[in-house]
Amino acid sequence: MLITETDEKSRLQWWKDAKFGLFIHWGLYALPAKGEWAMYAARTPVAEYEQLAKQFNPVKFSAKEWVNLAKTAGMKYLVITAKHHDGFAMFHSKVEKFNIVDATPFQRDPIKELAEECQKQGIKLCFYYSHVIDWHHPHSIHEYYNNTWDYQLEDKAFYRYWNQIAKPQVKELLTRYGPIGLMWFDTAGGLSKKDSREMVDLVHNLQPDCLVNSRVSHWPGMGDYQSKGDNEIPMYAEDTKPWETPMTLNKSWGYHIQDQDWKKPESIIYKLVNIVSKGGNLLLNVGPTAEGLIPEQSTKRLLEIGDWINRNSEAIYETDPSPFPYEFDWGAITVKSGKVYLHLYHKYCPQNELVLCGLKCKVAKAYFLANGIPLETNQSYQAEGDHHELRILLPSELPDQYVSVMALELDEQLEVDESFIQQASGTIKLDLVHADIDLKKQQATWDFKVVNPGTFEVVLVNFKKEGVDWAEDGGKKHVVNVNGQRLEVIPKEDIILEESQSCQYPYREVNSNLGRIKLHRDTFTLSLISDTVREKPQFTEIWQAEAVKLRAIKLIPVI
Ligand code: FHN
Repeated sequence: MLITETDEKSRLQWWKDAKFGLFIHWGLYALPAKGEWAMYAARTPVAEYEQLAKQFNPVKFSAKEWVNLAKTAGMKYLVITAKHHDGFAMFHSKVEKFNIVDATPFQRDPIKELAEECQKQGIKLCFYYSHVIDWHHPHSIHEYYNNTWDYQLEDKAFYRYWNQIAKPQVKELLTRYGPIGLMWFDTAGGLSKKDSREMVDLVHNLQPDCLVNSRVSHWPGMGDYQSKGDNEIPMYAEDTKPWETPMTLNKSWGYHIQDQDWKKPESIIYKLVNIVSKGGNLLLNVGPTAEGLIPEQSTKRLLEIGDWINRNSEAIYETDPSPFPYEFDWGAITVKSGKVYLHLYHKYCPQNELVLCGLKCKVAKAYFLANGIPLETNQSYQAEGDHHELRILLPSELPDQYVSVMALELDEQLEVDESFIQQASGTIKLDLVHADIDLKKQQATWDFKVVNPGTFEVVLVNFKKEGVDWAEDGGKKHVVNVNGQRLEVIPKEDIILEESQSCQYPYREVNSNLGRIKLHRDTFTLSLISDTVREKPQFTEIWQAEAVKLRAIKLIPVI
């Protein structure tokens, strides 16, 4: 089927407007309760794993309650694991008996029940399908993660799996459950370009409007939108394609009884806002129990988020990303025609006054969505340095919980200074994604403007993966050159942030002080040479394998 560019835009529109979806990892693995990789981790033989099906009887499952929870949380679509890597179909498959209707005492088809409820409650139903990894089937072959304890790799005939299971089951999913919003494929390592294309075409031929995520293939450019790595939040405008971050509420996808490391509701709201402000979607995961219940800790968080979204929905759904090329210290921005929304993170927001630099158009009115009370504003322009400032007086108490959203109604067309300028705190943030990269020299270069001169601490921002040895992967020589000043440093882990706007498990944000520089009022070029300088990622690195990811340079004024 040929999909034109115009078709593509309108096919994607519902999803781009939706911003927020529910991911559900549910399967037999809820019984051992150690996450969805339990079978692989314990090298459980197929015959033994199949016994789990006989005990799987999730009688407390209620499609109505799950869909209602998603809806109350403000989610517009739901992606459920129709089959995960363990090969167990959570729907009534006719091509494989290892499925929830034929192999369990439950005998119900939860996918059918969810399809009916989603229709009723107006949520788009979508499927996760592990199309390459299948530890149950003797012939599935992945680049790395195969069941080699029951089967010999050399005996595997991939197309027997592909033609008898993967394609027929995808066909079942797309022909039996009504219109499907999207197919969320995963872990395509080793799948050829031709087979990837075949899977994309199969979906589009059966349901032309059904979207396909980029994880259908490791070959770049496939799929309708970009799935980021697990829990990965890109920097501003890193992706040219529409994108989505799949995110956990604790550290696990499938139900894991020992993982009680739950993210705070405020952190989840910060992440949601941050993602939407950069033009992405958040797909937030729950891992229901073997009884069919969504864990209480997850439900509690979803309800809190829903409550917040309810008050601030106009600043989330159907919005456009921030026009500024950097993150703000105090929160994030989304926009809509004639309006700019400032999402103030209570934890980081200044007191008394918020100053936004670089907004060129006139603001007619400012108020918080939570109470609508007009706020006093003052806009100014300094010709020297071509600097625009909007000052907004803040009430002594912010009106919402965790994040208060301020609407700015514009008198004119939205126009901003898109260069790297100083934020009100005096900080200048240079994101790697916006640098000019010279890979041969391992050099990143930025131009930026200084309006308030002085001495600046040059701070390197990296995301470091859990368990990584800094000395080995981050602590190599870095050279910074700016306005005739040179810093040559082996960075240290000076600050490891507890909470970061874009960084989360399995990474931590590390800030390293590289030294001080002096800058007068002018425009400058800064270059950084480091072996961690990379090009923009070309396609998703789903495992987020890099030990240390260089993200930005910050110039922080020394008071
Ligand atoms: O291996 C899977 C994992 O179990 C989980 O489903 C996540 C969700 O994005 N995807 C894979 C790893 O990236």
